[in-house]
Amino acid sequence: MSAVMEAVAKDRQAGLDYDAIVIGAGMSGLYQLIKLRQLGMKARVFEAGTGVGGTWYWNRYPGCRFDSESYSYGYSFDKDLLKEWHWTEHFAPQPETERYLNLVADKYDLRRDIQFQARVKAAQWDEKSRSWTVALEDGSTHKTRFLITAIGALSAPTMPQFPGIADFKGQSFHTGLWPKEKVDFTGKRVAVIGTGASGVQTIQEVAKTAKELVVFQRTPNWCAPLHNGKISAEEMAEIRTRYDQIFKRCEETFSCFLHTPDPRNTFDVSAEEREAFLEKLYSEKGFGIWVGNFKDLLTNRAANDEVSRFIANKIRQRVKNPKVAEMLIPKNHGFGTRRVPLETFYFEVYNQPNVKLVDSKATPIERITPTGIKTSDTEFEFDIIVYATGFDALRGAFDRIEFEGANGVTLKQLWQDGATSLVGMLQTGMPNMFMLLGPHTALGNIPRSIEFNVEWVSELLRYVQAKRITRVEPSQEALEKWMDHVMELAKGLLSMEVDSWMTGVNLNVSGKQKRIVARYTGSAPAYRAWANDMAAAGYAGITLD
Ligand code: N01
Repeated sequence: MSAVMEAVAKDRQAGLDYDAIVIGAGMSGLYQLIKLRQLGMKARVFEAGTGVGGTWYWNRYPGCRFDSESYSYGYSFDKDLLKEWHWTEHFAPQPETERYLNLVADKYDLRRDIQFQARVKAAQWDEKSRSWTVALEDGSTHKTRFLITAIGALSAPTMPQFPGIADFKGQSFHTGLWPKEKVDFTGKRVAVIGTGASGVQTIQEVAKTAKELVVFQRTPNWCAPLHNGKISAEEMAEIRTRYDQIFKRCEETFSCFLHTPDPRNTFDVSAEEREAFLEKLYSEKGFGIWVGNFKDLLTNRAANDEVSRFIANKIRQRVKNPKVAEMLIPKNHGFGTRRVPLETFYFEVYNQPNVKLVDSKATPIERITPTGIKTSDTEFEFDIIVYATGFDALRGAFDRIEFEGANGVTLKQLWQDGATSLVGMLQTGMPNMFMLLGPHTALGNIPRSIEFNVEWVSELLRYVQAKRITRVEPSQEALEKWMDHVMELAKGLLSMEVDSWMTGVNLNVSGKQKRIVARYTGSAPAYRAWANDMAAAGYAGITLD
């Protein structure tokens, strides 16, 4: 028997139900389950939904789709799957991604180890048995040596605190909790509250059929064209021949996209050259205009003003009513300092006679009434209200679960002054717990980050199993060194001067009104190097017992 299998057999004798429990069956959870099986570990996944997919299971709102090129988004670890799967659009719509993740679940027969409709309520560490007891909402408990959270970074939807929400007699939906049944907007009076990436995608789609669409915008966002298109069989065949190159490129770029900052500064080039470069970016697919722009876009105020001016003019050209155009141009933050929603004729929607834009800062929503929405100056009637009001990002999904670690100290207590981590995956005081996409991990093109996180955690598990280690906890010193690095990186970034989920602000959640360094803002290669160096040094900074 191999050392790994021996260690696993020993754990089973110790009365554990599982070697590892994974919370969540999204992209992270599915891949983690595959890896745990490869390690010969007995694993269970608990998933709150009725199907796999995570983000792509819950966010089924109209128009929901990738902002990363489809072929840079799928899993890279399975060459046969890459040969077999056909992305039909450069930026695939949600139903296609959900189908893709279901195919993965089928191919690897993952569902037999996933319990659906199983929401985890709490998890408690027991020092004596060196195990976690995971409690589900149905009252059942499950004991495991290792606990892996695969609960997503944008997965805890938040609702506004308006009075009267429950009294509304029509239909209402949050984009992040969209029903499986088709919602028909044809001939309906519809409100959309929120103009982030979810709102923008929803608005574009709803405007096509609604009798009347009123958009309630509190803060306009800088949006840029997606330039989506179909992928023919021939083009897909050609893309397949380039998969190695595509994934290599993603591994090298700043945030794992196909795009990466231009090596020039904004004012290194003449005004004509600059304009031509911005025009080119504006006419190209995907995030190039944001993450492939001049390298000082997000650090130099004058450079940022220049690009903001360019995009503002585009909005003015595309929106016929100058007053509405001005309402759609952000005034309190520069281009790219919040997440840039990518759009398809979003601005043109406001030229349609059935669409109205309301400035929710000038005329705030006072309450939801049984028949609609009352603002400070108007009472609107609606059949459907869509809440595109975002998520309690990054740590919200953690806050929904009561994690109690070593010495009875909870994760909430450990994070009372802000979430911390070691390389986004470990937390002192939470032994044997690994976070996939935890706070301060590198985000960017998410599946690339997920694959790295899952593989790093899996290698650590292989190491500890082989060495018969039963307790893994990062030292406070290593965690603080990493957090100092994270704080240092954020200095001087223009995005740190702006409220958004990326700076930890959510006005709908108490205690989350102040800006913090909520993200890792360095490059993905630098992030991976830090984590890999720790591993290469025998997991330096982690106490293995
Ligand atoms: O959420 P958001 P999202 N009254 O927080 C408004 C990813 N994503 O779901 O800006 C009135 O960005 C709020 O206003 P304000 C992506 O990373 C990816 O849209 O706070 N308005 C804002 O306009 C994205 O960044 C994809 O003033 C209220 C909106 O609601 C992240 O998810 C697609 C309000 C929330 O915007 C989150 O995007 C979709 C209130 N009380 C999402 N409360 C793709 O890959 C909130 N708002 C394509």
